[in-house]
Amino acid sequence: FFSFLHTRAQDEFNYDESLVPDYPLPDPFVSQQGEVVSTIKDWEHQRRVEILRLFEDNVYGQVPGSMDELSFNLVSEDKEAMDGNAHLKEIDIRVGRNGGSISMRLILFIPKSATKPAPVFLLINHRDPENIDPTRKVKMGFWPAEDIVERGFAAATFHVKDVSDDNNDTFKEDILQTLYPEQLEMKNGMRGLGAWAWGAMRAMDYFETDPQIDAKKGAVVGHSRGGKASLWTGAQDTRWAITISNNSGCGGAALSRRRFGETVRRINTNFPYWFTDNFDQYNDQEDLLPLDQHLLIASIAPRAVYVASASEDQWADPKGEYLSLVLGTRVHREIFQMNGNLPADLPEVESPVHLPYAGHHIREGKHNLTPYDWEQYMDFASRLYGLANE
Ligand code: GTR
Repeated sequence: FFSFLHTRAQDEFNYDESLVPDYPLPDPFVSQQGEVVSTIKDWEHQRRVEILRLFEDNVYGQVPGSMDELSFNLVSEDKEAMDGNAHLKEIDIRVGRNGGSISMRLILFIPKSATKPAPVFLLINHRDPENIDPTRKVKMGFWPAEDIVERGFAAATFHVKDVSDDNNDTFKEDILQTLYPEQLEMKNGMRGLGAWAWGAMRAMDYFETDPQIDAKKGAVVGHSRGGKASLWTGAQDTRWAITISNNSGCGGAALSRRRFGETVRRINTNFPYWFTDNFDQYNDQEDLLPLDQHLLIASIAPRAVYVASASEDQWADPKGEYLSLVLGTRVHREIFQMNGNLPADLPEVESPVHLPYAGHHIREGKHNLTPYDWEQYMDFASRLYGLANE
């Protein structure tokens, strides 16, 4: 009996749909005060603001914007990259505050075929830096930059270690200790995922200054932990036209209350440095959350949101990710009156659904970001932007 109790918290997880509990969800259209929200004005100025504050206080922590210095330094460029198909720029984004400063390296390939400013995909990379090799000696499916450029998009990326290392022992060393040390003292202070979102926002700061980039056509993409960060980015920062979550699972697109696959306790135990301290209160108490992840998706409205899963990635709960997309995009449909419906039931594997404001697919296979996923994201963006390359 005691060993059962012990393993329950540590190791048990559920993959059985019939054991998913009943879970009433917070209503996107009812404010914390119980007021009904039905207009764009009330959504934007009241309910969305309140929801973002709830995510800040309970899940991801604050994302401070204060800076004394923000500068962009082109450290290297190659106008004949990718066999002459791309213009490569490597930019150091330097941010200073209170006497300290940090630098984040942005890698950017711009298609040479572009006759006007190019739409851009930004990948938040948390994996091996080889995935984003600017020399292109190593080319990996995780960031198929040649394919992205070939379809007329700029391909941009940065590595999370420049802003906050993906490591419980060292995550404080970059922006947290150097720029925002006060955050470390707060129960709702910034931690790893918030820092990565902050990094994506600094990349957008740069795009807005580059005449070769159409910053109004920016898509932020992340896989898994990176997908949690990309949703947190797109929810707060309205400059992104498209927010893409690839297999983001628990703390990302998946509904926490389903407790399917990875749970709040599990993720807080294994990755305590990703979330703000207050998130621990919801270990085994998901029903006490004043939000669920559908509201994060709702905060992106009216901008487009794409959620993708993988058939063998049950740990990330593909069904919970999809339900969250369906429920969160009620705001697109019911507040912003956008056209088209998502199917009520989870779509079949490799049958992408692309609406003007939402996209979804389940790729066959394991937890990963692959060229198949990228193809779908590019199809979606091409259609949204009315590009000829679909
Ligand atoms: C898993 C973790 C997930 C997810 C993933 C990843 O082990 O449980 O929350 O973030 O790693 O980033 O690949």
